[in-house]
Amino acid sequence: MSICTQISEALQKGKKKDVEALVQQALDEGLTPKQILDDGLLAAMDVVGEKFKNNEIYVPEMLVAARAMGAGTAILKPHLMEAGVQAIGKAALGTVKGDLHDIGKNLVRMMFEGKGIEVVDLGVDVSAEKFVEAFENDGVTVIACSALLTTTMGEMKNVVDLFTQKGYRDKVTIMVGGAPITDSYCKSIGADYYTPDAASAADVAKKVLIEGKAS
Ligand code: B1M
Repeated sequence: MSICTQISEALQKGKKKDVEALVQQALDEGLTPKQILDDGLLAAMDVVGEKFKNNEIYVPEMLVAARAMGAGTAILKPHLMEAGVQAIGKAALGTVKGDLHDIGKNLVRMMFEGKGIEVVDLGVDVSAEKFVEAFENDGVTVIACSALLTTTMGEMKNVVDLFTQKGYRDKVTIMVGGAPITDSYCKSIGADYYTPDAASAADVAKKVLIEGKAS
């Protein structure tokens, strides 16, 4: 069995210590952090999600899997950072109001920081008002919203609308992502960029901070 399959199986069972040891072993064996993330950790979360959908597991099992995922990504974190990165700008990041999923958001944070973007992490269950306050008080110019539920993705439109109402819309770049989000949804709510994963979100944010947003 490949090491990524072993990581995936340990994660699906919520075996945090095994996940930590196997991720370290995979790094020692020369696998890239991206391989470990994609083929081990993220692959496992897909299986967990599928089993939950089919009522084969329930919320407690998802929670222990999430904890094991956090432990695995913590080991990968230093390896996902680019060496000697310079600070290039500031972003506010959060999972939108009503939504408590934070694994994808935390990955986005890791990738942003790896590109030299300072992150004001607003956490989960973040209202549109909190995103606006981060702009007013912390000087962020990128607003990054994550949503995992079809019932909460609508909150992203509230974020865009509140920035517009306050007259700040042209001063920020609003990025959206998360499993139910698509490019057409992004366009329909008037956000600036949709990206399907954390790494491409960081690439886009870096480009925007260096070159400005495409008009
Ligand atoms: Co939840 N959950 N959950 N859950 N959960 C999903 C999302 C679900 C798809 C499972 C399923 O039914 N198959 C389903 C949503 C269905 C829907 O709306 N269509 C679901 C549900 C229903 C629920 C509850 C309602 C269950 C209940 O209570 N009955 C409940 C809601 C709680 C709430 O938020 N109010 C709930 C609770 C939970 C737990 C707390 C138990 C736990 C979360 C723990 C945590 O986050 N700390 C949990 C988990 C673990 C999942 C699954 C299994 C895994 C999510 C995950 O972390 N994936 C998930 C099924 C699945 O996704 N396969 C599921 C890994 C993560 C890295 O992926 O966050 O998508 P993701 O991030 C990706 C991309 O989306 C992207 O980058 C990452 C990859 O690089 N991305 C961005 C994310 N944000 C981005 C922002 C960007 C750009 C890219 O730019 C700004």
